Amino acid sequence: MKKNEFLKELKDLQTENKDVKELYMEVSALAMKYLSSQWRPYTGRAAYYFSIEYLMGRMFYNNLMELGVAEQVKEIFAKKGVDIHVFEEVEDAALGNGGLGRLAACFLDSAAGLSIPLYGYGIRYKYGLFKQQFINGYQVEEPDDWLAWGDPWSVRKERESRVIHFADFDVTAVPYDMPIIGKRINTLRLYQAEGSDEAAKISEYLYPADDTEEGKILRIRQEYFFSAAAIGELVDKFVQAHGTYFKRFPNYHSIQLNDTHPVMAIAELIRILTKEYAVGFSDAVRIAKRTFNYTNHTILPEALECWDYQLLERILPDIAAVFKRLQSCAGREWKKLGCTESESEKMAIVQDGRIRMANAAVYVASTVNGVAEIHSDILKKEVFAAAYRYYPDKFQNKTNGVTQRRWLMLCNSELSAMFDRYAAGWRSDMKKIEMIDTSDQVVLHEFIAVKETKKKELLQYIREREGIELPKDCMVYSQIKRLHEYKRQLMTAFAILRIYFDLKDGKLPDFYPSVFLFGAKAASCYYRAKGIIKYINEIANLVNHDPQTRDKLRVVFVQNYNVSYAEKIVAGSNVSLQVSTAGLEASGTGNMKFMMNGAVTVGTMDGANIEIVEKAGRENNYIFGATVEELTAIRDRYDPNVILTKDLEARRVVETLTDGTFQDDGNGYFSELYRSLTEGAPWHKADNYFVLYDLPEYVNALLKANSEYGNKELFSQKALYNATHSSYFSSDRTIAEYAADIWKVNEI
Ligand code: 26V
Repeated sequence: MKKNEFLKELKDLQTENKDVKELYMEVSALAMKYLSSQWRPYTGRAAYYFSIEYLMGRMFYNNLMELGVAEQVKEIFAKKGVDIHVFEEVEDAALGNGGLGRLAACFLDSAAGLSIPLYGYGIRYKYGLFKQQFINGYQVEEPDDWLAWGDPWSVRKERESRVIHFADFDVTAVPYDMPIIGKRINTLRLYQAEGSDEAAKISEYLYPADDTEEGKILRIRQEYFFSAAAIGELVDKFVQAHGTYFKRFPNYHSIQLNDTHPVMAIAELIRILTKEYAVGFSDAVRIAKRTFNYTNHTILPEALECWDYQLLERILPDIAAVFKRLQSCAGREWKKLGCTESESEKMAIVQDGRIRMANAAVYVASTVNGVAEIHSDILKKEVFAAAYRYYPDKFQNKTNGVTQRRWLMLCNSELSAMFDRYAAGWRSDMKKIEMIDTSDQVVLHEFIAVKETKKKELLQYIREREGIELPKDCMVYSQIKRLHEYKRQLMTAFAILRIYFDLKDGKLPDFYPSVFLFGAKAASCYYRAKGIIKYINEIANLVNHDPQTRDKLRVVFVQNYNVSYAEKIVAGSNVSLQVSTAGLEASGTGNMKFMMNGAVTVGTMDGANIEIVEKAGRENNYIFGATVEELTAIRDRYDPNVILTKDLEARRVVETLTDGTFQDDGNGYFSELYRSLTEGAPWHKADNYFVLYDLPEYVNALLKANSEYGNKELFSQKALYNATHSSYFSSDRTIAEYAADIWKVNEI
């Protein structure tokens, strides 16, 4: 189908008496027809991305944009009396929790845009990340029935189904293919589990709680299910095309393991080669070593996966056996290399009855990478120090990026149009925006106007979604990310309270009216994260209703934060809050989205924040807080109670957790948070994320940004400088690096 045929069919489309869903299905189906002629099978060398999460967001507008028909579709619909915005009702495809899943989506977009053959593999969950609501300030979760909207962007490939064997039952993996549109069309293949009720459970929920044995088994099944389906397919296709000379398998395949969740793929490849094709074990390992690459996304110990050997053996005996043999094989290699006992222990794959997935990945992978410079350094110096000593050449850094197509062109057409005026050609070569003179008054005032427009849209959106009216002229600070203690939303809550008390005490006469926006979902079993949400909602309730402060300070925790909400927030905010404890945020990618849209960062020297201020200037951002080195130096002797005795203002805010200022209805959330800061818990020391340590500097940084905002030109120049120096954080740059340094695949 040609473009004009597509547009003609669209013009002929009957829209009367059709609801949004029907229109959505029909237009999407038409677009799929249009793109199908360009969506061809590919048999050359390619890279494969294995990920248990893909946070694609809303596909409709993005796909029309990528097909180059967005404007025409908008006009054709307008003539029919249909506002293109009606499709905002369509729910996001939220098959992911946060950064790791959204990164996978950005990477696929960039590879297609750069014409790099990159194929995604994952799970087609029936229910995505839960929908969130607040009732009386508490998070309430509901299943995300995203398929109720239909799935017009996928094609079921029943004939390519494959059977996956577990010791107790078989499962059919049915592929659903989604086009990833750019200069070339790649494919995201998501497998759905079918066959029996038990089988179907495997692809029912994203991240089912794994704190019970049953939960753990289900999680193992999920990991093996999609890894085995993908590996089975790649091996079969290879055999069909090239025969069984498997030494050539890595010539055609470079597989990127997105964290450890797909590490079962390593064992499955070795299992197939040795059991089904009689390849010797060490040859199979050699082939695997040339095929796989591993990206680590977190150094938090609780997120480094370990599986109980006996549990795995019960449901996947052959896979468990492969891990065991891999351990012997590695053990011999380490002896030869002269590793000490303690080094071998640190690198061990199977030890004390547990399989350490990250160690398996590091041993087998050709390359191991972190996702920002500081993170890659920590991997080398700490998490995988022993492996780094013996295999230094494996280790690389690939600083994350985000796709400017969704995170700038789609969500901020106004700023994109401005860039068109001052940096022609930037859409294909983003570096060009660096040439924009941010001190030029005409440019600056256009930028100020764009920010005002986007903020107005954001406030309007919040009014519709949350029913909250916010002051028109305000500065917007936003913290949007998964809820986790290390990300320190609680520290922002304390900072807001400090500002609130100071405003009431008349200590901040020149404070520019400000809105603090939060967006976050708390994992359903994460007690403290839920307590923090309730606490912030209580603060919002107090602050927003206080006649003494309500014109100056507002707090909103938006409900059901997701990719589509993020698109509005990053475009309309002035300040991006990136305040994790130094050393703990692997990279962050929200920080990059805000930067691209012309927000300044108030943040710590952590993750990609460090590279952001390297590119955009420390003087154009508000950096505060302890560095990794500082924290290492004080860690052993840090006692937050010393701060609480000396700093009365800190004490005043922290005590709101227990002094009755706020109510958690006897649920114990707030007192438990208080104890986590002052006493610690059996598994951690008091205030192990250094909230009280960094709080005073944080408040100062927020206030400094606030006072500079009063000088619109000064502040906006800083913000614009950030936007025009963000091209390094395009995932096009990241993907070009993966393609050149890891996958060795070229543009085709
Ligand atoms: C997941 C969970 C899930 C349940 C609660 C505890 C917990 C703790 C950590 C994680 C991390 C999962 C991995 C992840 O999403 N990492 C993020 O990856 C992004 C893309 O590389 C990166 O920008 C973020 O800094 C990193 O946190």
